[in-house]
Amino acid sequence: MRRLRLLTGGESHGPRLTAILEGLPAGLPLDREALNIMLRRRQHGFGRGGRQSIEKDEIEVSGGLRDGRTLGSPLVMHVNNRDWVNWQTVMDPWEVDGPAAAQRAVTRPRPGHADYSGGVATDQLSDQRNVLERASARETAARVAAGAVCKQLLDRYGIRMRSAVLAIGAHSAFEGPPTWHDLEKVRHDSPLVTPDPDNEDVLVESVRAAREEGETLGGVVGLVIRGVPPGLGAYVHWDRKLDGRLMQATASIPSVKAVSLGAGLEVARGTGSKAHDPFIRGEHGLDRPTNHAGGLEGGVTNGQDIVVRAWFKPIATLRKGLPSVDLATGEAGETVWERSDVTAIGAAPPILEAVAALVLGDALLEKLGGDAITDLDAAWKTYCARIGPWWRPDPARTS
Ligand code: EPS
Repeated sequence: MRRLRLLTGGESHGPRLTAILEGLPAGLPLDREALNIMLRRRQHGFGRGGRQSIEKDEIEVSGGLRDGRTLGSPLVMHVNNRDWVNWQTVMDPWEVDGPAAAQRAVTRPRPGHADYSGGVATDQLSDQRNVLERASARETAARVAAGAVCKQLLDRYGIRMRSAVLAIGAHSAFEGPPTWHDLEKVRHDSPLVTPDPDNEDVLVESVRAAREEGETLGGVVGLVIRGVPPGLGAYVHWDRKLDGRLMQATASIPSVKAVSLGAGLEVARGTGSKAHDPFIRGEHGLDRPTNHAGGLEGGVTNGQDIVVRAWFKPIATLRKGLPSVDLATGEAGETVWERSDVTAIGAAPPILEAVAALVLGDALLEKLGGDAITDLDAAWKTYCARIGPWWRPDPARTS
């Protein structure tokens, strides 16, 4: 990121996860309940494992905030792991009663997880717990905390998000790239957070069947971002292009194996005249009757809704096990199962929102700058005035 810096720390069964977000302007008011709602959404979803009934993720702040307003210093946030009490001896930071590594050592790498690749990289194959504890998707709790803060920054200027699960395994709840309107009925508390909450039974059944078979499932998640002004990002350098930055952030979510912007997946098979979104004269400047580009052209936002889809592979920890090799003995053996989600896809919408909010928040600050929120407000007004002939913000949301 160019204006913001985010560092997360902490292991899945350690005492807590920490997110340090630096680069926010001073004076931004934060709504604590809205931050915690994002964290609760990340714990949700039919098919989650036993861990989510132990945890009650909530944000604690230990720096960078006073009276609910950012100070301009690093914002330091924590999410405590309630499960820590059950893992203290295994995950003790200091050697107290003999090496913690001797307990619950993991020596058979799970195909699809970082156990082997990360173990080779860091010379920790003899106990892959040293890798998997950090590689766990539990880390996304810290990213969601930071992303939820950026969502509040974006919301100040009328930039809003809707997201949903579009498919689970072979079952689709929605085909193709969604529009803002397609996601208006999404309920964050429906079992699988699809665009059609009253018709999730088939998908719920498929998760139940997978559970019975000791299987896991992946799926597709969609996100639409409305109210983004044109002109964020850059067309000049590969590493400043916003489409690349958004796709990188999305692909960094655990289990994501493919990302598409707009109708990216579909237009590749068609012709140019069908792929591109015509310009027509509209009531307020220019209109685009279609949005195949998904809000980005040439690495720069174009004022249309940003549309992202992410494809998640099935969870790598299967109750029925997968073929592996015990690297302590060299013998063939099945992977070991302790506990896992059948699918975590219901938790993915807020994670996708969070990473997109980090990227867009960064792009907004890159464009408008300012150490104080009052600077940013003034720069936003000036920028909106300049692009006024072509694009207007939501009048209800402009400070
Ligand atoms: C997660 C906590 C983990 C898993 C999941 C995400 O809990 P535990 O490992 O204690 O059961 O439920 O992690 C993974 C899917 C993974 O691949 O690592 C969470 O809080 O999101």
